[in-house]
Amino acid sequence: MQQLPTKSEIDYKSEKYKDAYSRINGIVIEGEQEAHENYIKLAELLPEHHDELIRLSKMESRHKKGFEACAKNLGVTPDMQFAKKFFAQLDQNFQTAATEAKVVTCLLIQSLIIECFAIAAYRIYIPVADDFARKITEGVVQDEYIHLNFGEVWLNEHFAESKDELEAANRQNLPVVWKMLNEVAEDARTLVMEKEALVEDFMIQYGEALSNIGFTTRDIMRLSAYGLRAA
Ligand code: PL3
Ligand code: FE2
Ligand code: FE2
Repeated sequence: MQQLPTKSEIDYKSEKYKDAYSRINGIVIEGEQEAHENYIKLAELLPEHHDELIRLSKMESRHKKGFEACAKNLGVTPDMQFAKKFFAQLDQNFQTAATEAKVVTCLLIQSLIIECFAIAAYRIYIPVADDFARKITEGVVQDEYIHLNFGEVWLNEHFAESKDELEAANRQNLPVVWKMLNEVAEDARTLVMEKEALVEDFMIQYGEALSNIGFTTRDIMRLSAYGLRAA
């Protein structure tokens, strides 16, 4: 296996780094923007948690601004067209679920899958980020745990009646995540983030989340690897 460069060897100003960064940073900005919109939608679907969800949605806008500043700092223009395509399938699944008022599916997509994906990516990025982006990302990742926790707590409290819908939503959406990971793998590697590390960290976060919600170890093994082999 090819050795990855250590942090002091990364040339943040190289054309190759900046080119990969334009797509990865675009993805992150789009992800934060969609998360912002998704929490507003969830606030409508869960009126008893309206104010809390609006608070979460505002945190997502701040994250977006932070990552926009990271691009500016490196002199990079985020590739938003690429980013929109990257999220299209997952976004479509969220929108369809929201239209059908399927709160459980919406929470699985946003608060579990997307937040776990973000936490894994940000945790792997922090040690290899430039100093400016590292400080921003460290602040952001703390918030993402709060977002993940919202989903865990709600789904835990409604576990019995949500279980079947969670299984179905997992089946529908987890293979999409593996596909997305494959699409960023090469650019992530240019940023010195390994796909294997991303997959591993995602599985740990997602598995822990499923456990906190109430799934057994046996269920978690089955659910969290769903569709992985095809990826
Ligand atoms: C929800 O709060 C945020 C959703 C963002 C999704 C992020 C996906 C990350 C893909 C791979 C990223 C590398 C991270 C690098 C940061 C510039
Ligand atoms: Fe966020
Ligand atoms: Fe978030």
